[in-house]
Amino acid sequence: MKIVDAKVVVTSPGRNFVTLKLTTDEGVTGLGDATLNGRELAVVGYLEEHVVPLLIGRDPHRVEDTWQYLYRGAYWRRGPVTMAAIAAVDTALWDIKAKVAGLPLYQLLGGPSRERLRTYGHANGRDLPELLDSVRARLAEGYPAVRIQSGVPGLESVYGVHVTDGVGAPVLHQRALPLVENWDTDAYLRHIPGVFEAVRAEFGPELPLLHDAHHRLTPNQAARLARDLEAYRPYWLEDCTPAENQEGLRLVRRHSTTPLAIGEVFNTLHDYQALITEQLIDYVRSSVTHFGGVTPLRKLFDFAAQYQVKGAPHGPEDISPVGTAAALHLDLAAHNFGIQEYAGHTPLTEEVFPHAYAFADGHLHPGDEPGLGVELDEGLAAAHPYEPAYLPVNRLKDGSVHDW
Ligand code: EZ4
Ligand code: CO
Repeated sequence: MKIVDAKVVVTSPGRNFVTLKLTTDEGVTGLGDATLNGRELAVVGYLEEHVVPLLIGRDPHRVEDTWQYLYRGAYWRRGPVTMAAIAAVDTALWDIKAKVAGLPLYQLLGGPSRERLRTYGHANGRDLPELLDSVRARLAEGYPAVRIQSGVPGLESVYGVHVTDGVGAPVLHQRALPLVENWDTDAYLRHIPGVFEAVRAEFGPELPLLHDAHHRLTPNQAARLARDLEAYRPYWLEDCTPAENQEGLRLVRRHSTTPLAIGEVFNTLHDYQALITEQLIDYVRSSVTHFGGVTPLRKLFDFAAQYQVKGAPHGPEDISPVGTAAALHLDLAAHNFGIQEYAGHTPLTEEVFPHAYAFADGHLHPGDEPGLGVELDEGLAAAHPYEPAYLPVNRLKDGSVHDW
């Protein structure tokens, strides 16, 4: 079998998605997600100009070899643009292989290790009453675990607290120019423990509560927060320090048993080396889409498993249904799966990408269609073309840029 066509489709059914579609000489197609939020067209260029010409004529069954060819063969390795592009190829090849086998991808990854996948949803509020309402809404939708993000008194906008366009649609990630948020770490550190206390008082001790600090703290500040939250038994504290600083987690770990999750912006296993071998974290957060595909994410899960670290793939709205499905197949097969973030997609996105995976009773299942179980409606995709969009940027009160 040979790859005869490789096409990059960019569509914006509410937000931008980049999809690679491979076609073989036998008419089998495979999809891969290459969406890099806010930098989408860089990956399109990487794929169209430098990768597509290498794929035509290749045997789609050579998944590992193609990965090594694109990763090592380019000489310039790693980085989010490169790894999103390689991820799309790898995912599309797994899709083809599983379709040819007539099996859902999770069967090729070892078969199911569980019946269904536990998820967590997002609760956001500008203030406490709004946050409590948001938690109630997630529980009513069936979510068994909830990530809580709250506004901080004195700050106009905080990560995860969605700004809306007046009709309720989140515009946080869809602007011609980046939205500017403001930030004050001391105000945040004073406020968040009380938020956890109030949510625990309202919903009791059993509900798993997660929180994302979005890289905004120094190691010492993160240690303080992890210690202050300990009494409320968070399920995890995510991205407490900037991702580049692996050593910083040593300090956080030394001061607290609050479970730590990290890695949504990592793109290779090497970014996790010290964190896993020194047992500084509890959950790895990489997605298939930003980590180079199913092939390396499976290796990360296996590496993490040796240290009792669990896999909990990143699952925001900006990972397409194709990237979502790929993660779900791995989650179902891997023994050390922990929990899957699931924010869902707009109804229009679901129409552009019809899929076999399903969310019911707070749990996901990838479905039993051969391959990934996701299709792309190219006509509908073309009707919703690319729209320039950026993630927000963050500034401190003195005007200097801070991590977002
Ligand atoms: O802000 O995916 O855990 N989830 C997250 C996400 C990220 C977005 C950035 O594109 O941190 O919501
Ligand atoms: Co996050």
